[in-house]
Amino acid sequence: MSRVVILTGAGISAESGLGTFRAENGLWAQHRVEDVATPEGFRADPALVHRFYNMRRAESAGADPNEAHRALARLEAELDGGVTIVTQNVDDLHERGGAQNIIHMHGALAGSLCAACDHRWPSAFETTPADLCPHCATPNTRPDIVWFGEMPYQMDRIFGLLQDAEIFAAIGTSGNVYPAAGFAHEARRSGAHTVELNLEPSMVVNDFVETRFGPATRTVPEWVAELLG
Ligand code: BV8
Repeated sequence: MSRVVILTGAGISAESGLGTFRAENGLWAQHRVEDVATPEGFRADPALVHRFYNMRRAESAGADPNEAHRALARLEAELDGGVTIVTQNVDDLHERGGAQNIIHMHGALAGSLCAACDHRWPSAFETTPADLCPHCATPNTRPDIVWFGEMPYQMDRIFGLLQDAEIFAAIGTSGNVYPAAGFAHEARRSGAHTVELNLEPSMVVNDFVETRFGPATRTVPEWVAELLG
């Protein structure tokens, strides 16, 4: 049970220099989603997909957590009643910013998964289709990332958190991708106060009773300071 449940998206890592998905020069402008973020794309060209995530891993390693990540870690450490961060991001900036109670609903660059036996292990910095699974020793290594058409992780736990939350906040997400985009509606239905902190209104801005627009490195520390009042 957490008093505050926070959904984050690529926008919280934007000021750390990591590309978002839907900006003009964003990740989906450079690569077709179908080619690099679907099981079909992986089957068709595993080397391309490994290269895409090797590039994301290198970018993530070269980035630093920003004031928004650090403010959420402060909130988690100091607020009575608990905070859970549900992130759509696959980078580790929340961890490196000091947060601990994190659910990576779309997986993480830090993990590898065997497409043959479901074994999971810490990912090498660079992976290739030839990498053998440490468990079944077959060359079926893939990133432990949730692609389009795949079930996000820990959904039952997330829906339980949404039902019990007093406050639900979404930070830096465009509200394009489900089921994450439906969380605000779910939380509000269960009586939570819903707040969107984003650069601009998201696709689901009407699901929020409160909105705060601006860069996350300004809006998130301000919001956290008020909550910790
Ligand atoms: C599933 C990992 C079912 C990969 C990702 C038709 C209608 C409704 C749904 C669907 C449909 N057709 C298909 C679907 C389902 C599909 C979906 O929603 N498609 C969309 C495109 C319509 N969803 C799925 O497939 C999901 N699975 O439904 O499974 C199922 C059921 C049973 C059994 C099996 C399966 C799985 C989706 C997960 C895909 N993986 N990520 C990777 O990272 O490479 S998605 C990826 O894009 C992210 O994880 C995130 O979820 C999503 C959106 O990204 P955002 O984080 O929001 O980033 P974006 O760039 O879009 O926005 C950034 C925002 O930040 C902007 O608003 C911007 O203004 C703001 N911003 C920018 N700078 C700043 C800022 N804010 C503050 N400060 C700043 N400085």
